[in-house]
Amino acid sequence: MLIKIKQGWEISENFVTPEHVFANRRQFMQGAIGAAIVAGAGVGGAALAAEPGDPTADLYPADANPAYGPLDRPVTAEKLTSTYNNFYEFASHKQIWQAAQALPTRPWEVRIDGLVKKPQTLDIDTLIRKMPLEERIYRHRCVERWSMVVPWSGFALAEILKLADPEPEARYVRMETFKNADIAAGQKQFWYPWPYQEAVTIEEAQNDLAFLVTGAYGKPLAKQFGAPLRLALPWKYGFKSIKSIVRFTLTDKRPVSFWEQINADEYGFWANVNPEVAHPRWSQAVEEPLGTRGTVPTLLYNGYGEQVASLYKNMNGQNIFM
Ligand SMILES: Nc1nc2c(c(=O)[nH]1)N[C@H]1C(S)=C(S)[C@@H](COP(=O)(O)O)O[C@H]1N2
Ligand SMILES: [Mo]
Repeated sequence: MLIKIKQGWEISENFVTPEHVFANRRQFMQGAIGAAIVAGAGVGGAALAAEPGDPTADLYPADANPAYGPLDRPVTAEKLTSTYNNFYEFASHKQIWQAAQALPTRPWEVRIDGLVKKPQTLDIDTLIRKMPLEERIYRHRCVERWSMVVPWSGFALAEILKLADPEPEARYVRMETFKNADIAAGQKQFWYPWPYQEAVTIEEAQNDLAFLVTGAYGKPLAKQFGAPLRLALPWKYGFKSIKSIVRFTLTDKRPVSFWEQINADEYGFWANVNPEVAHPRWSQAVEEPLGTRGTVPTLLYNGYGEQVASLYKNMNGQNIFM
C-alpha cells in the first residue's frame, strides 16, 4: 500500500509533548511574546483583541459568580493562554492562534436535535442573549500535564437541555465542532475522525459545573479558545472541553469521542482527573501551570470532587479516570 495510515500510537506521540521540549518551547515562546510587545506589534495586540464588532461585546464583562473563584492559585496570564492552545483543526501543535483567526464566527448557527421534544437551530447571538451570562474562574488540566486557570464567561450547559426539552430516553449529550478543511487546515489530516466530537451523560450535563463558554478575560471569546461557543468541564481532562460547537445531539447510545476513536486505551469516555491513575505513558501526579517552570500536585477531580464525585457512585468496573 502506498498510502501511509498513521497508527494510533504515532498520533498520540504527537499529542503529548515531552516535558523538556515543552519547557524549552515555552521559554522560547515567552521570549517571542516579550519581543513582540516591546516592538508594539504581533502576538500581544492580535491575540488579545476581541472579535472586532462582536455583536455581543456589550454583555462583557459578565458578573462574577462568587461560587467559582477566586481559586487556590492565580489566574494564568491571558498572553500565555491565548498563544498556547490545543485546537487540532488548525494544527497538531500549540502555536495555532494566528491560523485560528481565519475561522468565521459570524454568522454561526447551533443545532440542537436528537431525542428532544423541541429540536431547533439557533443563531449564536440569539442564543447568547437568551442566556444568563456569568463569569467563573476554573482550573483546566490537560491530559498532557500542563494546566491553567481562566476566567471564562458563559452559562450552564443545563440551559441548552432546558431549551430543547429532552425525551425521557435521552441519556447522553453529544457535541460536535464545525467541519471546514478550507479554513481549518488540520482537517486535511484525513487520519483524524473529523469533526471533533465529545459527549457527556445527561447527569454530567446537568451538573452546575458543566459550563458553556462564550467569553474569557471579560471579553467575547477569542477564536483560538474555541469561539463562539466552547465547553468547560473542569473536573475532566481538557480534551473533553470541545471548542467551536455547532451541534448538540441528545441520544440514548454512548457516543465515541474524537480521541477515544483514535486511542481508547489512552483517552477514554470518562476522563475524570485523578493524580493516582497514570496515563499509560506518563504519571498524572503533578501538573505544570502555564507560565511557571515548576509543578504542583494534581487534585482528584481537579479539585471539584465535592460537586461531582457523586455522579460516579456505583460505577464499578468502569474506568472513570481514563
Ligand atoms: N474542537 C476541538 N476542541 C478541543 C481541542 C481540539 O483540538 N479541537 N483540544 C482539546 C484539548 S486537548 C484541550 S487541553 C483544550 C485546550 O483549550 P485551550 O486551547 O483553550 O487551552 O481544548 C480541547 N478542545
Ligand atoms: Mo488537552
